[in-house]
Amino acid sequence: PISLSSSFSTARAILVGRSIGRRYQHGWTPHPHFIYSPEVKAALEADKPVVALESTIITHGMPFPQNVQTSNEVEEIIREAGVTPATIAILSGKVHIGLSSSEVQGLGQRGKAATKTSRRDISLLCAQGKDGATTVSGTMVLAHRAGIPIFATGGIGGVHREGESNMDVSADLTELGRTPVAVVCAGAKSILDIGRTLEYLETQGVSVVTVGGSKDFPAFFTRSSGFQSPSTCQDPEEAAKMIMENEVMGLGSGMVFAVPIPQEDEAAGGGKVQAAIDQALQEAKDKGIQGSSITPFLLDRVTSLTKGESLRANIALIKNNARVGASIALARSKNRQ
Ligand code: PSU
Ligand code: MN
Repeated sequence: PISLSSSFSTARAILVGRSIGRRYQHGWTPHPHFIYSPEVKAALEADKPVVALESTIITHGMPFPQNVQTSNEVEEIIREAGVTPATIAILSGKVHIGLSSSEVQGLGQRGKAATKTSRRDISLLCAQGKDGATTVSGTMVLAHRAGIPIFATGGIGGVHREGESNMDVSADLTELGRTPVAVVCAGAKSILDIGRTLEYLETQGVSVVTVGGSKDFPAFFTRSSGFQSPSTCQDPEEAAKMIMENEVMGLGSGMVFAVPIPQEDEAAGGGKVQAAIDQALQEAKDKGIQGSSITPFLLDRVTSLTKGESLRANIALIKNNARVGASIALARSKNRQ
């Protein structure tokens, strides 16, 4: 006699087998409008694991030259794990999946002169032949269309402070609701309203998972935000299984895998960072800074008020997320064999 649970897993195995079979049968097809770096194209053609990376973090998230150096080091960490990094940006109106080191250097030097590119900006920049550095939302859109389901970064955008009246809710959150890409990050910075950010992610149907056993949702510079994650997983293997269920089910929504900053790097930041965030928030209010400039303004002020200490923590956690993202991508590949 067939038990209910075994018939469920048989049905699921058929479903998984079919969808993987279909993918293998047709192979990966490059997007006709995208330019893939040779390294990324080879990996996708061979069905090898790839991790997407954003470029706003380079132009608007860190100062030059640390931005370029961090980007190079993060890519190297991913390669050392046996995974291919794909940094995504728009250059002269073309979507690039995987950048050369001179392209990263160019973006890093331009900094905020490059357009911070969320979903709404993509078609416009392409039509006008301009350059754009993609945010979490912009990178998710393009990674998904390029065939890359896993993306590592520092922190996601969220509901801003007083978001309930100014309606400043990052496009990252709605993108997570509509695009099946898993974003590996260190949570959301306390420049944001983290409680409302978690509420909004639930509204959007986004799975939010803290990796490593802690129940706390991390707040970027600190391992805990004071809010609990709606769910947890032990390790990259379990995260990969969750991603595969999301794929098999065809839910079409994104996932957040929140990795707390390593203990030693949290200690380095200290209470100074929170004081700097509070001061930066007050300055933004006094100056009336709004819209897409507020996040870069706050990031800059926090970096300079802590005299680079927050930047060191920032860089450390991005590298850690890259390591975890690569492990998740590897585990997903193994499970698909
Ligand atoms: N948070 C950071 N570093 C960053 C960003 C956020 O700690 O670089 C960037 C990311 O690209 C993110 C974007 O997607 O800011 C969110 O901007 P906004 O709040 O305007 O949606
Ligand atoms: Mn905004």
